[in-house]
Amino acid sequence: MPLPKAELHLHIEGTLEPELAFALAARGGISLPYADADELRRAYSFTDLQSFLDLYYALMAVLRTEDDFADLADAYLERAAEQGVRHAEIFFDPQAHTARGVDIGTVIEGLSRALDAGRERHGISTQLIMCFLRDESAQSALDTFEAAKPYLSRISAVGLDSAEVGNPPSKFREVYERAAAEGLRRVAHAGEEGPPAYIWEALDVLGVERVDHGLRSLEDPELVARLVRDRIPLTLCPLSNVRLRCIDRIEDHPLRAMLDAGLLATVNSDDPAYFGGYAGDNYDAVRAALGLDDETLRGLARNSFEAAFLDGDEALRAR
Ligand code: ES4
Ligand code: ZN
Repeated sequence: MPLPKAELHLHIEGTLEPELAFALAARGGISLPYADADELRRAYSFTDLQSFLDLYYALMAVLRTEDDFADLADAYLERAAEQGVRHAEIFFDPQAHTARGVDIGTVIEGLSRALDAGRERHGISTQLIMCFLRDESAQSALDTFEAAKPYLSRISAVGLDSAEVGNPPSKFREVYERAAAEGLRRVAHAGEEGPPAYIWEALDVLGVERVDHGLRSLEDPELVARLVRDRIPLTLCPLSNVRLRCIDRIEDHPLRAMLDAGLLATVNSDDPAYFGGYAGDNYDAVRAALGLDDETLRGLARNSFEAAFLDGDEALRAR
């Protein structure tokens, strides 16, 4: 039995396995510039975040209908259940779809249908986190937030993702203020490729209560002190960090040093179809590479429930 855990850093579009991409393409009459799923999988080789994002956005062409989004989410939940995931807080990128002419309602209704069924079918509770693409304009984020207004009851938080360097959190101050005013929780990717200053901005300008990645936190001792003091969780994604060359080898991952520093670190999968593993695979990878013992692994799972946006009763039920 895999350790029960919460998945807190998971892009639903990043769960698109090559086989499903081809199946959805066939159903939608879309042609992909790859001979077959094997050839596509061989293209999953990246030099940095941008090289991944280019393929990630291109493949989204196969996601057009409510059924496509529902099938994507259902396939994810099936894999997640096998890996001990009991609760998942799932990112989606509405602008990557609306830019292609797909209505935001199609995205949210399709995902929600599968996620609602997932509680029954797979025993997994879920929430949706709507992310803004930080390499798009602040106005585009505001427009997206307004378009999502009819669906806010289905969304628990807002997030910020895509190309980090050159797109600091402060660019999105206004849309985060609006989200907070609507009672949404706030997270943001920060310190994946970008500097610790971006993590400070996510905290102080956007008011995030959880930092996605935060990989570079240890570079700034004052930042570490702040994160420890306020028990701000970090949603780390070890296999992602290696595949996107944020670190050279998994043995170099700062997870153990972060735990030793008192940080509330969690282990997650990011874009598992692209980076070679789902949540449990990421736990296995750091256990093997960093020599973590069972108590440390259990501590990471405990951290995942503490860092989740669950109230006390929900957290007990999820575990
Ligand atoms: C992402 Cl790994 C990563 N970083 C930033 N934005 C993303 N969107 C999907 N995966
Ligand atoms: Zn991410």
